[in-house]
Amino acid sequence: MLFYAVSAAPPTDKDVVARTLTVTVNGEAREPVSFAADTTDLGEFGVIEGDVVVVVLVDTDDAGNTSAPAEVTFTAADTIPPVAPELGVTLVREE
Ligand SMILES: [Ca+2]
Repeated sequence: MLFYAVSAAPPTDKDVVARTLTVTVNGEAREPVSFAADTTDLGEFGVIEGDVVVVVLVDTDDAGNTSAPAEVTFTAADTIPPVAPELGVTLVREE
């Protein structure tokens, strides 16, 4: 399982009252999650390597208007290398 963190800049407009994040995996939308307008840390989600992921964030203002969607699309891939191994080299004798 690969976990991704989602963040967003604060809304530009002062009348934004909510933001809604939708994660779609391989064409299937997960349950949208709503946040307060000033939320910039939008949490984490997990997917499997090779999944095609679309992350969409929409802001809503106090009149009910919705922004154009901010969208990021990618294929999940493990790009995190292993931690370097611990290596010990010790002087053992003199000849
Ligand atoms: Ca407005």
